[in-house]
Formats: sequence, C-alpha cells, structure tokens
Amino acid sequence: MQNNLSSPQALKLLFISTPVGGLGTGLGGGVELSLYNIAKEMLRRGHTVQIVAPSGSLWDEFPIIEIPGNLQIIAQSQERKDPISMPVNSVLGNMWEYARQVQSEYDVIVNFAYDWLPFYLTPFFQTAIAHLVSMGSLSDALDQIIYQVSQAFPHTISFYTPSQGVTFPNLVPPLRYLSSGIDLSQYEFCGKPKNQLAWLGRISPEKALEDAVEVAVKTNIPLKIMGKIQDEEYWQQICSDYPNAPIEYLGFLSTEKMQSVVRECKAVLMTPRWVEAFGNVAIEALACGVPVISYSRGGPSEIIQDGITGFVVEPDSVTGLTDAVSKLDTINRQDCRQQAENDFSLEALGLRFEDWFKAILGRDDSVSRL
Ligand code: HBI
Repeated sequence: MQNNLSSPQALKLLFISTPVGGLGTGLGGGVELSLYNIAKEMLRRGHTVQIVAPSGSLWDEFPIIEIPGNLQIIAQSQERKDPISMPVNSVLGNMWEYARQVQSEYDVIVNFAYDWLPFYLTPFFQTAIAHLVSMGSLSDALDQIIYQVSQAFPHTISFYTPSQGVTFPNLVPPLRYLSSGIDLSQYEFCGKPKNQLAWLGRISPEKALEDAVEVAVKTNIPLKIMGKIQDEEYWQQICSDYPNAPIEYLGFLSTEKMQSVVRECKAVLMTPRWVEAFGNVAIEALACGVPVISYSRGGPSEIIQDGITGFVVEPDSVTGLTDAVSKLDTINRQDCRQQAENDFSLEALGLRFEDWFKAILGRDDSVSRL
C-alpha cells in the first residue's frame, strides 16, 4: 500500500489552554502535562507553536502569551443540567478574543478547554479549531455543543480514549482517540522499590484519594501523595477522617522530582470516582517501571495490562485494591517500562496529532495506514 511518507509542511499552531488555572500551577491537571508534551513534540517535528494561557502561568520552557481575567470554575464541580456560566472579565473569553484577533497567522487553533465557549465560537472563526476534549461527559449543554461541532466540522473533535468518548451521547463515529504520550527520557526505571505506595493527581472529590488512604491504613504501607490540593476542604476532611494513616503529602512537584519519588514505589494507586478520560499518571508510573493498580473506570482500564503491568479492580472496592497490592510481586517491572516505550512515546503522540491536523485541513493525503 503506497504511503505518503513526506512529512506535512510545517504548521503554525496556536494552543489555547484551559481557563481553570495558569500552566504550571497544577490546577489544569492532566491537560497541563498533555499540552506541555504536545507542544514540545510539535516543535521537535519542526512546527511552530504559540501557547495562550491564563496569567500566572509558570513555565519558562516556552514563550506563553499570558491573558488576564477571572478563572473559569471547574466543570466537575457543576451539575449536569447547570446553565453555562461565565465570570465577569472571564479569562476564557479574553483568551478567545485574543485568538480571534491573531487567527489569520495560524493554520490550526487547538482548544484544550473543557468549556462551552470555544466550541460555540468554532463557526465564527476563519481558522480551523481542533478541540481536544479532556474529560468524560459532565454537562448537557457541553454534550450538545460538542455534538453540534462534531456534525458541522468533521474531524475537529478528539478524545483521549474510547471509554471517554462513549460517555458523549449521539456522536457519530469515526471518533478520534489521541491517547497520550510522555517524554520517556524524563522517567528513570527502578527495579528495587521501597515498601511504599504512591497516589498522584488533583486532590479533588472525583479522584477519591480517601480510598488510597484506606489502603495505606489496611496494608500499613506508607502512601506518598503528590498533586495540587484543588479542594482544601476535601483534603482537610481526609486528614481528619484518617488521623493515623501512614501518609505523607509531598505537594505538587515537578516531573523530575515526582518521578524520583514514584520510581521507588511498589505501585501507583488510581481511584477515580468518575470516568477518567485518560490518566497521564498511569503512563508516568509505567515509564518508571511502576505497576498501576486502578479502578476499572475510563482511561486507566484501557492502559493497564491486567496482571502484567498492574491490576484493574472493581470500581470503589478498597478490598480489590488491597488484594491487588498483595499480588504485586507477580509483576515484572521491566514489562511496565516496556509498555510505556511501546505505546506512549512522544513520537507516536506527535504522529497522531499530525494526522489529526491533516484530516482537519483536508490534507489527509497519507493513504489510510493498514
Ligand atoms: N473545568 N470548566 C473547566 N474547564 C477546563 O478546561 C477544565 C475543567 N476542569 C478540569 C480540567 N479542565 C483539567 O483538570 C483537565 O485536565 C481535566
């Protein structure tokens, strides 16, 4: 089958970040890591990338156009039938006003926000907008506008995983799943872990940290907790509910520091109460050779090779988690690292994004790969 091997000419890409926090604050969760890695890989592949994000972004690896304004409230704190809300002087509105002004300088605008406005604005822009949907279905209003855009602008909607995509009603296949990828050179393999477990992520109710804390209590294995405290009250509740749990909160760490802790753990626990769209935490753990034990919900259940690179357990079952912890010696940690190299390299991610942009721009000249 003849394949078009010529790489696409360099694209001019405008990335519009999530409006829930500045890049580097941790408030943007997995999207921060995704945006960072995709930008780095697109630059490596010869494209140009300009990032637009709320003021207070902390990255210095990329020039970021920082936009002032009030942050958007996080979608997971709202009810499904809530009307769309926008704060006064909305940073979301201000970022997209900036995008409107400069759009003609770019080939594709990539939207990383899980918010109604960018989807609604799609037909008003002359430049193509590519939407990376970062969570499962949470809101009827967002479901509807995503459906409308998917109908009017084929190829412009993408998800991380099938189990995330199926949560959105009425979407017409083929849906595009980009999975994720990380810079594997930033994660160092460790074959001899300490007697400790790790839990990483935004500390927020939908991530159910309390279940991991219960595992630490039941197994008496110390639990290292890393990530941004997004919901202070929720964190304080956990601390008061489990005063003697063998847990240690290490803060929201850089990738380098985070992986230096994770790599020495027997496993990473993932306890999502919701359909986790992907779970970058899972591939970061695998890249360090660390098995992942997760509830069977969303992305992690598609990432983990059950019994080989970790365990997928019954949702909300703390017993299932502790049973899996007792079986960790059956996992070969090299298999975990190998899976990260096989499935989650930045190169593979970059190719999927290039294919996506070519499809949107109608330059899908590469004959369909077998
Ligand atoms: N909520 N309204 C809104 N917009 C976002 O972009 C958003 C969010 N909640 C969480 C979030 N993004 C990120 O943590 C994603 O990584 C999930």
